[in-house]
Amino acid sequence: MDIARTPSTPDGNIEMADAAVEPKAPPEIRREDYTPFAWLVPTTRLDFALGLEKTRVTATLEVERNPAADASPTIRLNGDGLELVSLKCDGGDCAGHMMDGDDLVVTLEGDSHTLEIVTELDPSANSQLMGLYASGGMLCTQCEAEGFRRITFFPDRPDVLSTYTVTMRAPKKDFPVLLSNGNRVRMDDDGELLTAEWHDPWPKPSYLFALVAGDLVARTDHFTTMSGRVVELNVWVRDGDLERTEHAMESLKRSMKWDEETFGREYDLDLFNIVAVSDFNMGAMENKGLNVFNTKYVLADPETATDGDYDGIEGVIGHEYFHNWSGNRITCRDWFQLSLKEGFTVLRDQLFSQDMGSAPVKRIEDVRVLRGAQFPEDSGPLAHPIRPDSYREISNFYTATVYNKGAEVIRMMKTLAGDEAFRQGTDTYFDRHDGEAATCEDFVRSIEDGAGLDLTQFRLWYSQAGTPKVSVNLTHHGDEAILELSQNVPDTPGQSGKKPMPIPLKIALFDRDEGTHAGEQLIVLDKASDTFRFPGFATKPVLSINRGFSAPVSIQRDIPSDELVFLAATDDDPFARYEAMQDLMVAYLVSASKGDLDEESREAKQADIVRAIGSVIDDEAIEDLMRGELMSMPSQTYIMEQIDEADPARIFERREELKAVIGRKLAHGLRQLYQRAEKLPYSRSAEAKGARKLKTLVLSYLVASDPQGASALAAKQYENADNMTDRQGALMVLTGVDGVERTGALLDFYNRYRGNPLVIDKWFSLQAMSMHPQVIEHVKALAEHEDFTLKNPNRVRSLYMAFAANPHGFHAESGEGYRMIADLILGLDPINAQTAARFVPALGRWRKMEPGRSALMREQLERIAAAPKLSRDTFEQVTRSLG
Ligand code: B3K
Ligand code: ZN
Repeated sequence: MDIARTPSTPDGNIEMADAAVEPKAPPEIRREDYTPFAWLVPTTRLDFALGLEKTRVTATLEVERNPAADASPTIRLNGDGLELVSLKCDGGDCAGHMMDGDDLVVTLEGDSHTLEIVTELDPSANSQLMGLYASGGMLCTQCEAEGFRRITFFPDRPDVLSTYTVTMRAPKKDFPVLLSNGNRVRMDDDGELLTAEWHDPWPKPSYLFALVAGDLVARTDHFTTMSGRVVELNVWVRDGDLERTEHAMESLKRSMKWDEETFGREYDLDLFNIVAVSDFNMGAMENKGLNVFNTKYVLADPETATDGDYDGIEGVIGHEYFHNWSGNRITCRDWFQLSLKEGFTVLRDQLFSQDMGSAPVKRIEDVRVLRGAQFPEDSGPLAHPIRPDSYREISNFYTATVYNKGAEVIRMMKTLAGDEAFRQGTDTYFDRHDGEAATCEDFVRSIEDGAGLDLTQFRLWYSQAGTPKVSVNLTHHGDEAILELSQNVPDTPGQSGKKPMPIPLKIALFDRDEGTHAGEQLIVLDKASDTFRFPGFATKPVLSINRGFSAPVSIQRDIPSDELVFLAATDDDPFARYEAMQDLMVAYLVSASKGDLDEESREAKQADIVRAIGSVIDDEAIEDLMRGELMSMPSQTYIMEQIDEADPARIFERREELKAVIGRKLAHGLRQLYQRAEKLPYSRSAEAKGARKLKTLVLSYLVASDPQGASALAAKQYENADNMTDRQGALMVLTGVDGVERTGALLDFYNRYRGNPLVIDKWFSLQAMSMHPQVIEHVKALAEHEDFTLKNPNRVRSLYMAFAANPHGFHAESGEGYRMIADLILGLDPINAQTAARFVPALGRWRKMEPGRSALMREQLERIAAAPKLSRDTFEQVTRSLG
């Protein structure tokens, strides 16, 4: 299907492309242009005659004029590459109809009508994986955001809610299982042909429609809701994968219970189905009653899934389940409101995972993701507010900003309100807007009313992009500690001269000698600058600020190393303790990479870091999972973000050197830690997970100082491993070192897991992430490997996302890494535009790099922009990135 098309406006009115825009530019859709749709669609009947190569869809829509909208003589039904087979109005000919680009516009005179639309599709040819597509012999759908229009002509916008009844007919031998949203109301089997009818009693927008047809088996279980209803739960997979679904099912049951206890939300159907598919553009999709998942977020056993995989599954299962209320029962009025469901649901899944495991470690992981993915977005050419003002292709706005910063913004509301009042706020939201397509403004007003807050100024967090910088200066006079704070919200594309935002900061002032503080306080910086005075301090205290990462800001302060060492050893807020360790290392690596330090101060600062890590190793009160966080080095990407005109090679050198110093100076303590960790048998307890995390972390330090010795230890860990965390960790260390152990382990890993695509993905990733000097040649060879294909997004990401995130390979001085990613984008764009466009931001960081690399990156962006035919997705990302 051709994805270049004439666009429609969000209000559904006909509007041709703006004449001022060059011909190939798709138009900009603007939030301020929203108008309600002129028609309601109370019921939708869909009849599918299913086949892999030919599927016929008959859609019967009851339509009525929307009394809340301006009357229109026509109804616009969105299509995308569809062929209209037939159209009937009230059983006969329509008064008139025309194609406007890909959309079907039908003239309707009266107040209510029945439209019958027949389309025909070839799911096997749908490589975009949007709409109805074939994956490994089964059929499945992905409709968010605008995939339903690739199935039938429909007002494909989230504010048109309809009640769906779906009939599926398919050959039984190929498709013995037929699923759709809601409840199954009928099943006929004539021996050859299977007919199933499904009815979903909850009105929903088209993006939540789903069907699955295939040869699948299920793990079945039950959950009894808080009002005593028994819900049947199924996790559907291919035969042979059933044994790897237990964790997914347990995660689902835990999610259902948690949402009842924490947000008072009960499930609302008698059936909940999850289906795992191996070709999927993202993690999973929250279709009503029929969640479709990437196999990566369903299948796990200790032999094939790491601890990170297990956590990911729990988080994503929770996320999609929580959408049943935050997304499905209350959906979005238009796609500009995406953070209404995504930001809130990410917060809900984060809180869930915090409650299921170690809360401080989860918080640290979430902040790491925010800083690693969202901060760069906010400081680059693709910066946008959590509620964007315009887009050309909405798929490009499923971003870390909308999701993760969106979650942080709602988390700040929770911090400001307190837990109880926040719950009153969310109750108000769910009660007030149940069954509606709502806006971010509706959410904020509900929290204001329910929690009793004034969020007038806080709303700026929805409209202003950019990570605020908060400058901190603490002084001491008489018996007073004086804290001067100021904020600056940087200019971003299309936005300058921003207003001060309310920034909630949790702080504590430590008595240096006692190592204690008189209690955490919440202060709110809501002006450009402000001064806070704290009496009762005979000497200058040590400031712990933004504890728990209470605000998604960047703290700028000159803090002496010894105060960071103090906080790293003493702070009772685990996040602040982690932060002090990170600050200590970041400060050193930034100045060392810029060449600002002479030999002597370099050594002195390295010694501070070694001492701080040494005390973390020795501190018996710390749990190992947390110890692993405290000992982790900041990523190279994060360090690069702190430097203008960054030179990745220099940062890499300094970082490796620091690792080697730590490995050498602390070799004894690290080896002891390893030996202790090694003794713990495999289990999924926090203690055993912590031990596994430490083993690989220790190896990564030791390998920097003693490649030979550490390789032998890693090879032993690889061979003796009885779980994927240990085996993958060891292989990761080995792939960075040239030697026989590397070749042997890689070969063994491939042969051992040959039939398991998710594990073979790891094999591709590990090599692409490697610090090996020949990583570029390795990635080129892997792209030619018989198991590599551009058709499977997991495989593409496993090789190229890993490579684009590998500063060592991607930023090779020759520019070869940039060329490889540009080649990939151009090759993938016609096959899977959504996935191709996701690679553009890596090249979009060109302004941050030193002049040589900056020019090479830009050159590749220009090469992509010059391609004769680009998808709307890639076109938008490339033009915005060029600025
Ligand atoms: N809502 C889906 C994301 C759909 C992305 C479409 N490009 C999954 C999620 O966030 O839960
Ligand atoms: Zn989501």
